[in-house]
Amino acid sequence: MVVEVKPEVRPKLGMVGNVAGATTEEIQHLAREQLGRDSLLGPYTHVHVFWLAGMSCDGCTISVLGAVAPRVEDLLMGSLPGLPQILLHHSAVNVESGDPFVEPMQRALEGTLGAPYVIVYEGSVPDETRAGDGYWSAVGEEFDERTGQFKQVPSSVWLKRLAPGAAAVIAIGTCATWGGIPAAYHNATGAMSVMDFLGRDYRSALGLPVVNIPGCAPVGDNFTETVAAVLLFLQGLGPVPEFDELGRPAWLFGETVHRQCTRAGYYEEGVFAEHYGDRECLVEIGCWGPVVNCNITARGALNGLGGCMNVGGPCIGCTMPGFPDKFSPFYKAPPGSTISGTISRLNGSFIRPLRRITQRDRNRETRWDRQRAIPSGWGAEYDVPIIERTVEFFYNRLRWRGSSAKPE
Ligand code: FSX
Repeated sequence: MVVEVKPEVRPKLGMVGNVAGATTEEIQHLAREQLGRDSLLGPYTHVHVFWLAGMSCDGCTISVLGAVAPRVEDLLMGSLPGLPQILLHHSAVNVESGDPFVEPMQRALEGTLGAPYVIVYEGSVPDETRAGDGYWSAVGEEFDERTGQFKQVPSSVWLKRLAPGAAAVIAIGTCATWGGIPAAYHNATGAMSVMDFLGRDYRSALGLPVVNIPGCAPVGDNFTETVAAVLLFLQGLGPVPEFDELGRPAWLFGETVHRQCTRAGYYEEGVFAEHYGDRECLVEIGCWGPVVNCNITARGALNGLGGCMNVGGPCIGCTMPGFPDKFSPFYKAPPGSTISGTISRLNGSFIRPLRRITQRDRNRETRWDRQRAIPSGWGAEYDVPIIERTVEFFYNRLRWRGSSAKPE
């Protein structure tokens, strides 16, 4: 049964349960005034951020809430020098709901916001034409003249409306940057990335194409750091942040997982993990790190800690445009690793014994060598095979060659 509701008689429910009695924006304004933290270094005291959610698991939100460099709290309080305060409109964080939540987006469309705004989009953009009378993901409601009912507004509609006037559109997480899991083979929603949805000609009001910060879930610090860089640019205090050909912050995604991996040394010596929990290189149990652009091995997942390979998880390529289909099935050695692994094993079988000899020598004090004895409480015996002593003799001759300094 269709119940007709006139727009003007619709009850205002948006502040129900909001014990603060104010919107998050009002609370943030108050905090800024009371703390006297207006940025004196740029033209903007504050910038609105509209966080829209498409097809996602909310993991991006959770990651960002845990960021430490910089922290979300500092961005929201405007306490970082030069940066404007961020007025965040986020359905999982704000205290208001319903119409009061949607109202700032309307102001942005009308041009009465009084400050620039940035769109952050989490999750992939579904094809709402496939949703029939329903919707895949939406924010707020609008009166539909056609049906005489209020109808949910798809977040993709908000994205389309708000993107042209935004200072920047930032796609966070692999779902938003490349489509991700919701766009995998056989999906029903026709999900796609934000940049595919907005098209190749899209540019923000500042002239930026979509900024992409991938990861499923992304490293929270990668996001907050990029936002800070974009805001510094907006304030006229920083250069245009450098992005790569896929719209990723170039300084964060320029290296592969493997190059920064704590296990890369094992690969170089041709030693591979056979079981989960082994400490060696994970390539042969399904790690794609040598070809994946991601900084999680260097930065960790949260506050410098964790991160897939650091805690024993093979890289499944979650930051890459081909994820997940081109990295499936997960936890199976990539075919290319047969060639590189064999070469690495051959190299390692030669290099490892030589390094062991050098290492054993460096593990002895020169005094022990002179006395040919180890006066140690640990009971180690001085036992250097003649072959090792010979190798070391020539190695040390080479080491000192060309140097004016000499051993005694
Ligand atoms: Fe996607 Fe965000 Fe993967 Fe989740 O919400 S990037 S499903 S871990 O985190 O959009």
